[in-house]
Amino acid sequence: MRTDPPHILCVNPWVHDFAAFDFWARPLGLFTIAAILRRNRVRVSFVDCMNRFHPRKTNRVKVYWDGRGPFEKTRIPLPEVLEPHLGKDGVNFTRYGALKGWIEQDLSAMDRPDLILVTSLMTYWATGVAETIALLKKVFPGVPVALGGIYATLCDAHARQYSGADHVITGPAEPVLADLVKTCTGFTLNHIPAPTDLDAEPFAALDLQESMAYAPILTSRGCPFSCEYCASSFLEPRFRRRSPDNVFQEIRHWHTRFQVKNFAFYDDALLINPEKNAFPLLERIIDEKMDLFFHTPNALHIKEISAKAADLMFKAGFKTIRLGLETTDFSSHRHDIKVRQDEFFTAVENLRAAGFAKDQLGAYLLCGLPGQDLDEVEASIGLVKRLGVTPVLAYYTPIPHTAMWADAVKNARFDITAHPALTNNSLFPCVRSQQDLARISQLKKMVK
Ligand code: B12
Repeated sequence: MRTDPPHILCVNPWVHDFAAFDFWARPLGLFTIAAILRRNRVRVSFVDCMNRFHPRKTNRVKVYWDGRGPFEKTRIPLPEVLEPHLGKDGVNFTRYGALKGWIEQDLSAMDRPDLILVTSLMTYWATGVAETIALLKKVFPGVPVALGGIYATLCDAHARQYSGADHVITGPAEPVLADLVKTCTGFTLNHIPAPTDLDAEPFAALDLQESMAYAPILTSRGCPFSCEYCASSFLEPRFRRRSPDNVFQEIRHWHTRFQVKNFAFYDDALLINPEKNAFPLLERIIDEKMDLFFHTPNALHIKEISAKAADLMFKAGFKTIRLGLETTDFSSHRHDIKVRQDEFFTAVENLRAAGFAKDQLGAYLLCGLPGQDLDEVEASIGLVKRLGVTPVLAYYTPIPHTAMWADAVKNARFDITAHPALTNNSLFPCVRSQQDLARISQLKKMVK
């Protein structure tokens, strides 16, 4: 048994994609794990391949007023598995994030860790995860590497075979972290938050970052809905919430200690049951005159946007509102009966009456679903625009373990089960004809 605390390195891997931008994208799960480790006296290091503020960067860092901004980019060869579908040339396949040499130097300058924890986000970023792990293995041969997160959970068999990690862990870390650390380092973690009480989790260790342009905030885990295209209920089978007071304390913590002004809510269901959760939180933020900016990139449930909800969000400082509309073909009901036409109209009216401007309001419209009639998307864009809301196309990515996966596999132009990179939404895997692909390019122009 080991009593001196081990050194654990937490790593946010590179993103390989055709396009990427930091629109409030931080590895919140990894920061949560790091916070739990710190609470247990573990020595935690953090290497962020997606660090926009890397000290070796020589050109000016662009930070927009809302905290977002571009990543550094390096053109890389297309993964072999994509070549038959795109050809070798003329395709901008890119490694986003800090340059490889910078990360290699950072790792080489570091004390050898006892264990390395790598997180993962989008399934189709699998090659970025593998490249990161290959570098970790080169610099720290023999140190065990554990991979967890969304790709590891949704594509565990693939991750076991191709990521290069010694351990691939599915689902939330909290129930398995103590065992993993014990097995790999011999050290016992005595303080693991009970799964029944999210308030018992320490605040995510966002302060491990070089700079905090914004803070991601999660008031709940999971979602009470089960939409066909979404993996949320597989990733987090139980909908759990933090108390408004606990969330408020966290917002105040990042603001007063680290001068964070912009906060991005990561919730799948921020406004569900608002009287008990969102309203008390927003009222408190208003009462304390916090003067902060809030953003909801992960979309709000339209049904819940009453006049009171809209008013409180406006007064609390919400600046970016995204609505989870999906389609305005309200008769189709294919995704979930989450919203009716009159509910959408009322929500928009409430938001405009509260004071939100058109450019603050965006409605996500799903595009590229298996068998989708693109007339439906065009009609939705028109209707959303007429209501004074900005249409935002959300290109469909097929996700294993969702109800729509089987349909996606059947409808895809190629075998999307062969490699997660083939599910990248930039490829529109479920759009079958050249005509429809051309039509999507037109629709993209319509929303610009
Ligand atoms: C917040 C969020 C976003 C944010 C940013 C996320 C980010 N960090 O980059 C925003 C709103 C920007 C976003 C955007 C998109 N998202 Co999103 N997003 C989420 C969401 C709701 C929550 C993720 C999260 O932070 N969870 C909270 C933390 C605490 O959990 P966690 O990271 O999973 O970590 C836990 C475990 O995984 C585990 N763990 C994590 N790392 C490790 C490491 C080790 C070693 C171990 C042991 C364990 C472990 O323990 C952690 C603590 O319990 C998920 C759905 C969900 N409920 O998970 C979708 C989800 C990840 N998004 C999804 C999609 C489709 C998208 C978009 C493509 C949507 C679109 N069509 O435009 C875009 C594109 C993103 C991009 N290109 O950058 C899909 C994933 C698709 C895929 N193929 O992988 C999901 C699953 C939702 C869905 N539709 O099913 N998203």
